Parts: sequence; structure tokens; C-alpha cells
Amino acid sequence: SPSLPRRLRIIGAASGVGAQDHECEHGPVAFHRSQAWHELEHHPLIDWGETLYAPDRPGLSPLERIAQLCARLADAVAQARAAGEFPLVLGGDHSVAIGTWSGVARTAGEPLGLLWIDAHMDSHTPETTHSGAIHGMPLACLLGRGDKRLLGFGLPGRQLLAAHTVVLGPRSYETEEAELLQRLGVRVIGAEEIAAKGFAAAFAEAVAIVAAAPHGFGLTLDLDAFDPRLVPGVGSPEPDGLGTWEVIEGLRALARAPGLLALEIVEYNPDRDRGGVTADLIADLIAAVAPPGRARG
Ligand code: 5AB
Ligand code: MN
Ligand code: MN
Ligand code: MN
Repeated sequence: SPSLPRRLRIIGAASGVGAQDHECEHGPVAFHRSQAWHELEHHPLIDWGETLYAPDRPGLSPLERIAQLCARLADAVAQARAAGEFPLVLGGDHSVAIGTWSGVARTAGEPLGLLWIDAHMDSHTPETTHSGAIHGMPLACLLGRGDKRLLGFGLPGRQLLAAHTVVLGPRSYETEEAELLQRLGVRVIGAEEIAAKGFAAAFAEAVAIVAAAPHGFGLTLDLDAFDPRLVPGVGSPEPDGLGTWEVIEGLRALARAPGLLALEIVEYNPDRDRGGVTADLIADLIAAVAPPGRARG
């Protein structure tokens, strides 16, 4: 039977300290002020819940600031789900994924499947990172590998089932993170494989793996997965990348999957946007998963 329309609750997660430059910190507030959001905010089943910030107390390291934000984000996501709503987290750098999926896994009570769409693999540990940037580590954390201060917001141990986790779209990564994912049994469908079989086939294959997770699954979408000529407002642009229409179509289909538990859109950098095209895309992505029966305008 079709899943009931669920209210969609947007939770802003304004993290910037997970990246080398902190510009993604302004992403949620910039989107909230954008014309694109203004056109969406009257949707009867979409609400802006709250925007969470990393604490700014002196003496806190970036890791400690991210840990505190992720603890609060996990609670906010869990509360939305407990209220019967569908959480949509808008970042912020990708370190916030640790909080989002910990909160979802906690409410599901079991590790989840996750589709990770990204130009990168985000699977470094403190031992392997070249940059030290924590937004390059969240997938490893969710699989139970990383600094223990970033592991405790959901289930004890891992939040994800490696066999039901897929990284779709990577085209810039270091060998250590590729090796970790391979060792754990995570399916990686890289840019070359997508070019060879086409996005629709690659996406369908990815969804089949994550949607087979027994306790539900999620989607995290790093905006740098898209081609930066189409989507310039991202934290770490990489040349080439996905088209926008194919991903929007994919999300429309995914939104009907009964096991989909939450959605996350991250790495929006308004300082690099051009004429609001990236904000427009975010609104289109949100509309693609929003329940139907919309009265817009
Ligand atoms: B993003 C890099 N692998 O570890 C590193 O944008 C890039 O969340 C990480 O995908 C990119 O710093 C993190 C070089
Ligand atoms: Mn509304
Ligand atoms: Mn990422
Ligand atoms: Mn990325």
C-alpha cells in the first residue's frame, strides 16, 4: 500500500568547521532567506523546524564543536520522527551526517541502509586523513570507524549496515578511504561506472541495495556530486559530475519507497552560488520528495 503523506520537517544544520573554509556554515540561513524557499514555504506539508549551530565557546576544537552539534541534531531528527514527520536535514558541511543518521538509526533501533551521493567518499579516519577535515570522515564514523567522540549519538557501535550502504558518484578520493570501504564491503559506484552504464541504471542498482536493508534506509546528497557548471554553490567543487534532472527524477521515484526514513542535503555554500541557481536546485530537490497534494503560491 502507498505510504501515507508525511509532513516534511526541514532541520538546518549550520556546520562549517568540518571543512577547511567555513563557508557552508551560512548555507541553511542563506537558503531560508532565498526566493526559492519563499516559493516553497507555503506548501501545506513542509515546515522549517529549526536551524542548529555548532557552539562557539572558546577552547573548543572543531571536533568538539561538531560533536556537540551532532548530538543536538541527532535529538532533533529523532524528535521529528517520533512526531511522525519526515526529517530533511539541510547542511552545512557533511560532518552533520554523523548526527542525522545517528538520530535516524536510534529511532529505527537497528543499523540502516544509506545511499551516499557525493563527488568524494568521506571515509577517512583520523589516522588516514590527509587534510584533517572532518567532513571527509562522516561515512567512516557511521560505519563505526573514527574518533570515539563522534560515535556516540545513536546506536552503540555502527549506525549503518555496510552491505546496504552505497557510495554513488565519487570522482575524487584517496586510496585509504577506498580501501576502507572495500574492506567493509560497501558498494562504490564511481563516476566512470556511471558514465559507462548511465545514471538511471547506476541509481537503480544503488537503490536496490540500500532499500533491501531490513530496517529502512536514507539518502544523503552532497551537492558537489553535481557538475559545478550547473551547481556552483558547493563547498568542495570538483570538475564534471551529475546532471540535475536525472537526480531529481531519481528522488521522485525514491520518495515513494516505503523504507525511506530521512533525507539530507549538504555542502551548500551560498558564497559560491551564482544567481541563486544552487538554492533553486535545493528547492527542486525538496519538492521532489515532498508529499503530493500541494497548494503552491
Ligand atoms: B565532502 C578530501 N578527501 O579528506 C579530504 O565535501 C575531501 O563532504 C573531502 O565530500 C570532501 O579532505 C568532503 C580531500
Ligand atoms: Mn508550511
Ligand atoms: Mn561529502
Ligand atoms: Mn563531497
